[in-house]
Amino acid sequence: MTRILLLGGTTEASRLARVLAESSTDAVFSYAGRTASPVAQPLPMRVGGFGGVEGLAAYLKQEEITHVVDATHPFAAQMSANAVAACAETGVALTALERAPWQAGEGDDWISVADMSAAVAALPDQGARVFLAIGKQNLDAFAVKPANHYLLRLVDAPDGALPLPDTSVVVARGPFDVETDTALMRDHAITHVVAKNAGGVGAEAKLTAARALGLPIVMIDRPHVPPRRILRTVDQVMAWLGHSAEPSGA
Ligand code: 3Y8
Ligand code: NAP
Repeated sequence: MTRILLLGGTTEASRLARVLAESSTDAVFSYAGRTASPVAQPLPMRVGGFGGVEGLAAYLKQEEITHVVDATHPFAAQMSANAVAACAETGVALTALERAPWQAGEGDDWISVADMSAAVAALPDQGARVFLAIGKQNLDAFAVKPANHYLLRLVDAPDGALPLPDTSVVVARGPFDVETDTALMRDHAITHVVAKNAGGVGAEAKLTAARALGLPIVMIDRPHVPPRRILRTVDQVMAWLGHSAEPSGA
């Protein structure tokens, strides 16, 4: 009897949730609880951490999960590593549903960096107007360069002082569109964009906008995740789950 744990938080996870709900597959959608009111899903939802590898393994056993689909964001490396370990320990089948990294194309001006601290080092020491399109969890790293102006885009309004003295804040949940991102970057006279190589379409608009405006992007490479099966589309996942999914176009 198939029972799926879908580790969510991305556009692809939401697409898969719809297909699983339409096919009346027994599945649970899991959020970390990072945001105040995550988008509702057409599956039973659970919110919050499992309690490390041990907690996840216990959850898999007690909920009699037969398959885990890790559709978390490529930067959710801890969750992905825990899923690899817990599934190995319990023998539960695991696949990632993960979009390919973005590649620089014609007209792109990327400064590729390995991690957050290298992204900070790549910025000017002062006078830049930086669109920090990386959420809120890593803002502290940029406090060593306070003499730039930072445009922050956050899912929830900041609930306290920000670690940067000179900021503008936009509260918005993606997916984003090119027109909005182009206007946003122009209105704020942005000179640099900092982005995680998330891949996918939900966060891609800022790349297109930066290209159109001729702006450099400091592009942060994905963190390491232990090897596991990676599928790229919802249909591939449905086939892997043993369903002959109707072509959902998802
Ligand atoms: C809580 C669920 C869907 C999923 C939508 C995708 C697209 C919009 C683009 C920018 C980049 C960023 C951020 C981003 C995007 C999608 C996807 C994606 C980037 C929600 C969501 C949760 C989160 C967590 C949040 C992080 C933050 C990162 C904002 C919901 C909206 C910057 C990643 O306040 C916080 O603590 C936010 C934390 C992790 C990264 C960070 O370090 O701050 N995502 N994002 C999930 C959970 O609790 O399990 O609230 O509805 C989901 C989505 N965010 O269903 O359509 O598929 O990637 N999310 C990045 O790419 O750099 C915004 O602004 O251009
Ligand atoms: P992370 O650093 O990899 O994970 C930290 C801890 O958060 C995990 O060990 C786990 O806690 C818990 N966790 C993470 N994702 C979870 C999920 N889907 N369900 C239940 N618990 C989860 O994770 P993150 O980068 O903070 O990402 C958190 C969520 O935001 C994920 O759903 C991810 O898909 C989404 N998201 C992240 C980014 C990003 O830039 N990082 C972007 C878009 C969306 P325990 O160890 O206690 O189990």
